[in-house]
Amino acid sequence: MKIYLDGRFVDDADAKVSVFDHGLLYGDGVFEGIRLYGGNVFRLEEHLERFEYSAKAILLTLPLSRKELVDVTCETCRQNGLTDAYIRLVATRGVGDLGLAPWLCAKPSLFCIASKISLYPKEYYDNGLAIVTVPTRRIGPAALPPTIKSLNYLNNILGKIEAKQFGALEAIMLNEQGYVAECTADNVFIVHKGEILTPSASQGALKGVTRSTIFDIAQEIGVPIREVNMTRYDVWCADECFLTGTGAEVIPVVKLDGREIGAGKPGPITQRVLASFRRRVLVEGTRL
Ligand code: PXG
Repeated sequence: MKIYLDGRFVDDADAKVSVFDHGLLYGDGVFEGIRLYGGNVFRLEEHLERFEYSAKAILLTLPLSRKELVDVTCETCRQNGLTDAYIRLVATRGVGDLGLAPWLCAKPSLFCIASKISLYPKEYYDNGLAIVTVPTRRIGPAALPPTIKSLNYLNNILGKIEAKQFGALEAIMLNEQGYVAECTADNVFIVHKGEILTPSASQGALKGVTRSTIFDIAQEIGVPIREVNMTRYDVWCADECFLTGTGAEVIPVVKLDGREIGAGKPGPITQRVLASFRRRVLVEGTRL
């Protein structure tokens, strides 16, 4: 496997970063998870825009321009002969002495991995997921804005561990006020009285690229969509629920905390959204 690392393509065995890289020492860096579908990098420009904003928010100057980022992303896929893949673009603060100060790091490091991703098994797309609400709250925007896709994922990882302890593959995380923020690696949507509803970024949701695709799909299929402050009550009383993410795509949810949602099976609007999403991934974005 060829990895792009700071200006060169190297074998995965040689793709190494230093133990003094602040991305490793302090989680000081940003990343993107992107998908390649049938030779099409899905919404690459949108991912790169978020990557640039994440970097800007932590005052990290990316070493590559937008055009160079596009080239690196596509070339990493081409070098590995991939047409379907999961792409991980990472920028770290780079190598520096011990100590938090980012100005101790001479230059950022940027690498790109294109590989396979293990999706949820097909049965969950057909029958829906049972998820739980975990006690770990989503970190607040005043502490670390969840809109930054940073290398600090411990908050989400603690949520993921709790989900597993409760026997679920994914979990709803509430914000500090008790409103639904998002899942550990996915955004949350419900359908209620013919409308699609989702928490806003200010409630602790990452501005997901898949999430923004759902807004376009809603328009296409003529279903109203809006951002709301969402409580667990809203999920309990929803007609349908689904999650979105680059890894998960669009996945129906049929149970929360042991309670059935709606009819307890993937709902009709969720199925229309999923069908539209599957059409779009092959055409929206950048051809290799
Ligand atoms: N919330 C969080 C916290 C995420 O990490 C999403 C929402 C969905 O955003 P997108 O842009 O993907 O629609 C994410 C995305 C992984 C993996 O390796 C995680 C994500 C994406 C791809 C892979 O587990 N998280």
